[in-house]
Amino acid sequence: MSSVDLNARIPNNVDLKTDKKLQRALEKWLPCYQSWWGEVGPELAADKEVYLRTAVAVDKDGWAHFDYVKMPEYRWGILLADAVPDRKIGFGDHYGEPAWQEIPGEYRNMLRRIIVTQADTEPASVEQQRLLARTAPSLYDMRNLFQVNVEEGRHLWAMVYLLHGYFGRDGREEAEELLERRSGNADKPRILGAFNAPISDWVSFFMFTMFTDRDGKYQLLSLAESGFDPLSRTCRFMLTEEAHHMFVGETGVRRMVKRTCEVMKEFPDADPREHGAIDLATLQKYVNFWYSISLDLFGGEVSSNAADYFASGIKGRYREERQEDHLALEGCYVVPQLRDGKMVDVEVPLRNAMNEILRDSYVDDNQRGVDQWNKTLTQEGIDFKIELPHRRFNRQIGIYSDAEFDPKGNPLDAATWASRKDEWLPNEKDREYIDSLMKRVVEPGKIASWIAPPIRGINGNDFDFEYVRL
Ligand code: BYC
Ligand code: FE
Ligand code: FE
Repeated sequence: MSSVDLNARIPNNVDLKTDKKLQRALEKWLPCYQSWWGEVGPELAADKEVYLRTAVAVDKDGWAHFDYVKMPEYRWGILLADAVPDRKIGFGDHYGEPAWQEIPGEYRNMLRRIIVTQADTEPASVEQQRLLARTAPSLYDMRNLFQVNVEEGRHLWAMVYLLHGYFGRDGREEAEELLERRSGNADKPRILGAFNAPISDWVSFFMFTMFTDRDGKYQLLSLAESGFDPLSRTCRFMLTEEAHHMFVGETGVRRMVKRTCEVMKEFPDADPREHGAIDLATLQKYVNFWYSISLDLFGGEVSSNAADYFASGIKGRYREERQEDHLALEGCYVVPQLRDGKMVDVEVPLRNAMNEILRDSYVDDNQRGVDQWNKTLTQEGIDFKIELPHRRFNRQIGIYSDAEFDPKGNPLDAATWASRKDEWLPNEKDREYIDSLMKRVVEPGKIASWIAPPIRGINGNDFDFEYVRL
């Protein structure tokens, strides 16, 4: 088991003190990171103590330490999962060769691009969530927001370590630019679409942590397969933290569903909005929006980039070890495409379909979560099912982006889409209503009208624990 140097200025298990040049470079980046955090990180709580977990080791049990910390003093560390001895590349043209400890020259640009893209999402999400503490529905939720924020900050550190450690000067430049782009900024936006969408209310926050953080899970899983071993080890440890982010989203939505059911049972003839709850139709629209924008994050269905990443051993499939054929040179993947108004099956060489194959696993995983929400609806005796819209619905990236589709995946003409999209996606009135609910509740044990309390609190504490000392 590697040991973590917790007293270093930058806590790490990569023996930073023996590489003075890298250590200096990262220590120079540290104040830039801190001022970025101060400028666009979570508002409101800089001087408040928050009950947070900090990664202090990389073994499965006992990797996290819980205590009160002020967020600017959080110990953002560089932690890589332990090396697998004699690890071999598990797929692509280099299948069976020893994993790389340094970057192969011919793949340098590709790798840098993928690491920068991954890195860019982490600070983006912190920026997107910046103002949410203002309207937290409970102290418990406020704490979870901050937990997610500090860990996304750590994920940025994880990627910046790779950029500084393995890419020299251009890596350092990329690391600087990561602190210069801004979510939603027209001149210097974040790289991927979903990371420029505002998250100005908590319904969006829960949908984002359910659907968008889950893209993170699948991208990290496929990068954990990478032949570039430091990237693989970094991603493996990031996945440990990711589980809680998706837990926040999945249970957050489930708690909203539960609250709505309670109100519907108490006032069967009223609109839940009259009693400060979120009607299920509106929740469904937020699902439609955040799910579809997150599907875009997997890239095009047919992608030569994805084929190159796979061929070169940079980015594999989800759980590559479960596959029988690790070369993927034979066989096809069928992707339905719109031709003259009809869906037609088109065969795509397997390597070019890697984005779609990963998206398949992601879709299934989301369905499992949605089934949990529907279980709550059944338990509460409410006759409604939340559904994931079809993957063709509302897409901005890929082969379905130049046509319109309804939530069942049927093609639509532009006029029908324009006249009906307000039924499927949050419209101005829906957003106004959601905004009107966003009021801060911070008394320990109290909660806003539109969401049920969690079944249990964090780290064995109760819901009414003082998670943030305001
Ligand atoms: N928005 O061949 P294509 C997370 C671009 S989330 C804008 O179809 P490719 C987190 C693409 O760059 C996980 N542009 O796609 C979650 C390309 O541009 P060029 C983040 C997009 O390259 C919550 C063009 O379209 N990690 O960690 O196969 C909170 C055609 O590209 C988008 C990663 O993404 C988009 N949605 O795949 C915090 C992993 N999609 O070449 C954190 C690293 C595509 O024409 N990234 N484009 O200029 C990748 O593996 C790939 O870059 C992608 C795209 C899967 C994203
Ligand atoms: Fe992350
Ligand atoms: Fe995350």
